[in-house]
Amino acid sequence: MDNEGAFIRDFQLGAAPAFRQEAVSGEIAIGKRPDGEEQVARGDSGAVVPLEVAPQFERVGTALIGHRGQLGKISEDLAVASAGIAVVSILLGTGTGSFGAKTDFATPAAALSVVIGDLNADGIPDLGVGGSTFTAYLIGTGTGSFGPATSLGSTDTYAMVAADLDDDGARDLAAAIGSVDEVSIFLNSPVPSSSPPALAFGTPTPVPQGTVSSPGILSFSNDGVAPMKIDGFTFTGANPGDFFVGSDTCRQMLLEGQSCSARLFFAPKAAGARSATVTAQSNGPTNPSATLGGIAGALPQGPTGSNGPTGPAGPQGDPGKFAAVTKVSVSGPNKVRKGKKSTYKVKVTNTGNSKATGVGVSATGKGVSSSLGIGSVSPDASRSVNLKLKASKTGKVEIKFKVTSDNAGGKTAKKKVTVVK
Ligand SMILES: [Ca+2]
Ligand SMILES: [Ca+2]
Repeated sequence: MDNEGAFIRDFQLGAAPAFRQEAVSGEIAIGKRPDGEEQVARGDSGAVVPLEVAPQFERVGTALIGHRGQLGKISEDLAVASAGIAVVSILLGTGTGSFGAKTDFATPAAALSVVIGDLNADGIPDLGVGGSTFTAYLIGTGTGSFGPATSLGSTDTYAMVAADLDDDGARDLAAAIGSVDEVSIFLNSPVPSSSPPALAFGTPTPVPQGTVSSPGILSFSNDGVAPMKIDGFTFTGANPGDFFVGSDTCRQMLLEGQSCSARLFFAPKAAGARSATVTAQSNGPTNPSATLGGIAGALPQGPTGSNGPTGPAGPQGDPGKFAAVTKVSVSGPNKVRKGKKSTYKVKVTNTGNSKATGVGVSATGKGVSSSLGIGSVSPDASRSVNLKLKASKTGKVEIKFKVTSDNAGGKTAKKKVTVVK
C-alpha cells in the first residue's frame, strides 16, 4: 500500500525561529513515571539518559516519551530517534521506571526527531519520524512494534509534533525545518477509493422500463491513514434518476484499510441505453466515483383486461337546420252551391328551424280540383292562404287539401262538404 500522499504537505510558514532546532544533541523530553514522578530523557551525543537508568545507545537526536496504554499497563515507553543511523528505537517501560532492551525500526534515513501520536485513530500509538532528508510515519501494531516507514516527502525535519491542527478529528503532523526558518504542516486526510470503476446493468437481458434491476455492488476503501467518512451518494450524468443506492454499510467511521459497500440498482425511466455517475460524498480530498450504465427494455406488457362497463349516454347533438310542415288546417263552408266559387282558408305551419320553400296546396275530391302556390313559410311560423274552389257535382264530397314542399315534407287535411244545386 502506498500511503505517500495520505498526508498533505499543506503549507509552510515563513520565519518561525521558535521551531528552529539549534542543535542535534542535548534535547530532552519529559514524561510521567507510574509513581507520578516526572521522568526526563536527555539526548546526548552518545547516550539517552532516562532518569537514573541510562542504557547506552547510538548518538541520539530526540527522545520522546509516550504511553503504551494499548497494552493495558501503566508504564512509560521511549521512542528514540538515533541521529547517526536510520532507525527509530523503542524502549518499552518495565513499569518500574526502567526500560527493556531497545527495538529498532528502520527509517528512510538517519532520524533526528520523533513524535508519538495515534495518526490513524485506532487507539494505538503511531510514530512520526523526521530527518535531514525526510519526514515519515510508522503505524503502531499495539504490541510495541511498528509497521514500515511511509515517507511523506523530502524535508529537513529537525523536530515534530502531532496534533489535530485543522480540527477534523485526525491527528496531523507539524515539522520544524532545520535548514530554513519554516515549519511544514502535514494535514492528515483519508484517501478514499472505490471499485470496480464501472457497473453495467441490463446485459445481456435488458431491464424493462419501470422495473428495478438486481443489485450491483460497489466497494469503497480508505487507503489513507486518517479515518474516512462517507455521508451519502450523489448521481450525475445523463440519467441520474435511473439509478439509486438501495442500502450501504458506509455510514460509519472507516479506519485505515477498512472498506464498506453499497448496493446499487437500475430503475430505468425509459427504454434504451442509460448512464450516470455515482459519487460517494466523503471527507477525503477527492471523492471516489464509478460509472453506471444500463440497458433498458420496453415497458412490460400485462395480459389484456376484460371490457369495462358501458359508459353513460352523451349529450344530445346539434339537430342542425331543418324545415317541417307538420300541421295543416282548413276552414270554410260546409255547404256550397254547385258551380259557385267558395273560399277555403288553408293554414300551413312550419315547426322547423329553417325556412320551408316551394310550399303549395292542392284540393281534390269528386267534382273538385284546385291548387295554389303558397311560396315559403318562415321557421316556427304559420302562413294562411285562401283557396277558391268550384264544385261541379252535387252530393256529399270529401275534399283533400294536400300541402307539399321542396324541403319540409307534406301534410294533408280533409274536409267534408255538401254540394247542392
Ligand atoms: Ca494508530
Ligand atoms: Ca486533522
